[in-house]
Amino acid sequence: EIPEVQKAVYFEKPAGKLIYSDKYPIQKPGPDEILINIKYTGVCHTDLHAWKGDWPLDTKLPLVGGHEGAGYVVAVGEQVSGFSVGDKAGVKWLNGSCLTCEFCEHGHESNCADALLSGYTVDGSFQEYCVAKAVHAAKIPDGVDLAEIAPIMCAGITVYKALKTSEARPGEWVCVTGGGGGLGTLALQYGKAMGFRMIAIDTSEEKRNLCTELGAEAFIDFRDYTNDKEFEAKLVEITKGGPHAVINLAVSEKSIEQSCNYVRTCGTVVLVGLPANAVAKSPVFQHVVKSISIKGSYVGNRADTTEAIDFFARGLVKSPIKIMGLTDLEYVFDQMIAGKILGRIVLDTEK
Ligand code: 8ID
Ligand code: ZN
Repeated sequence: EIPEVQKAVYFEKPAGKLIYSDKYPIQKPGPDEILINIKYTGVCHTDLHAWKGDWPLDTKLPLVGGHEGAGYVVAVGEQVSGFSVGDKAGVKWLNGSCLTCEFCEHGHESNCADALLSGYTVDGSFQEYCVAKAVHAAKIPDGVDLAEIAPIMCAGITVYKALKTSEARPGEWVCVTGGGGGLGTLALQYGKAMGFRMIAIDTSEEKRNLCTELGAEAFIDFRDYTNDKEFEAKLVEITKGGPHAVINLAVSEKSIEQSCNYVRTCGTVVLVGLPANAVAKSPVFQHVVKSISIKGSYVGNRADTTEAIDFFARGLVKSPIKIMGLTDLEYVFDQMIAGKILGRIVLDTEK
């Protein structure tokens, strides 16, 4: 029995009040959609950007945010194949794409101009029942914990894809900026599992301990350095020439600029974090003479999703989560703004 109304958190205008309701209407799935009873949802920094209105792309309003949902299928549209009622399923940032444009054809589904974005252009997972296009919804295998797999739906897929995009090879150094955050703590583990030597940049002793526990061979607290040159020299020293790749997850424009300086000759800077109004600055002479690459990486396609989930299901990656309730979202955003979250916070949609 699917109820008519449910618990949800939403806002009516950018940076407006976060409204908790237990009477939010439940959407009916269309013919190509499934309805998922979300049990747990991660809170990604993207949800904070969406609420603040940080990016040059408008959200739907009013908006139920969230795009790291995990739960059970409770209804399927008549054209749906691949999902049945009772299956475990996940809601991802990429809720749907056209599947017919040149980008979708080549598996660049996240780059589709008509993509539907969960918790941004369509209502997302900060509610008990969420609609997703069946072709893009994630298949969640048996034997995994729904709260723990929730962050894989965005953070896991995204960092796994970004590590592939870096084209680093086993044994090479990969630096993760924002290593102690939601994406960072997963990036360190995926990277280690893929055979890379991981180095993390973030701040605080708790994050240092967590990053080290998760496989970082070195941790640099960026707050220990007031001088950019010394900071960059430290990275070059530890890695004997600079990391072969840098995955930029920190919500910091400056951190991107620094990475273009300390990346190894012929190395790759991957842009993932999306600080508001940021520009990636790289001095052209050095960029050319060192022949570095700067690449953007945006979530992942369906194959990346399957692979990222497989790493998790095999126990190669653990989710460093803390569980709270939907009613705590405002508190979670405050903690995120203050940079105080270790790993990921996951919300129980019944609370
Ligand atoms: O597909 C994509 N490209 C994608 C997918 C998902 C998320 C992009 N994102 C973006 C988010 O929108 C956000 O901009 O990645 C960024 C990181 O998301 P997150 O991991 O969910 O954020 P977090 O948990 O708040 O972690 C950020 C970490 O960065 C550290 C903070 O201390 C925190 O641990 N940090 C900051 I802020 N400035 C730093 C700096 N200068 C820094 N670490 C190192 N150096
Ligand atoms: Zn996300």
